[in-house]
Amino acid sequence: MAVEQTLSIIKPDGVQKNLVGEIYGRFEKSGLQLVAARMMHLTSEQAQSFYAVHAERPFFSDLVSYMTSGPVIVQVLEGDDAIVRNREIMGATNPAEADPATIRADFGESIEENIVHGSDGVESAIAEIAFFFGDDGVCPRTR
Ligand code: IDP
Ligand code: MG
Repeated sequence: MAVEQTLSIIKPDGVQKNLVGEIYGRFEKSGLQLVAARMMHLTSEQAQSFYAVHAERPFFSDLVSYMTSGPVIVQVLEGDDAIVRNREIMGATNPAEADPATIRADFGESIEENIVHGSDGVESAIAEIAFFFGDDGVCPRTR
C-alpha cells in the first residue's frame, strides 16, 4: 500500500441534494483524510479544460453544461491507496451498475448525473490536484 492523494468533486447534483455531509462522512469513515477543500462554480472554460480528455465524446457538451449548472465542492483526499479506495466508495460511472451502498448507487440519477468525480489513476490525480490546488497547495495533516 502506498499513501496517495486523489482529487474528488461533489458535483452540482450532489451539492443540490445536500449530500455534502453524507459524502464527507463516507470518506472519513473509510479512513480517507481531507487535505484540501473548496466550493466554487466552474466556468465553462474550467469544465472544458478539466474534462478535456472527453472532448470528442458525444456527451461532452452536456457534461460541461451539467458541471457548470451549480456550485461544486472540490477536495483532495489522502490515505493508503486513496485513488482506488475513493473509486470504490463512489461506485461505477453508471449508478445502475454501481455496487450497493456506493455513493453513485445510493444517490446517482443517471450515467451523467452521478454525484461525484474521482481521479482514475496516479497521473490524473497529480494533474487534477494541480488543476484546482496548484496555487494554494494542500494542507498537510500535522495532527
Ligand atoms: P468517471 O466519472 O466514472 O471517471 P468518465 O468515463 O471519466 O467516468 O466520465 C466522466 C463523466 O462524464 C461521468 O462521471 C459522467 O458524469 C459523464 N459521462 C460518462 N459517460 C457518459 C455517457 O455515456 N453519457 C452521459 N454522460 C456520461
Ligand atoms: Mg473519469
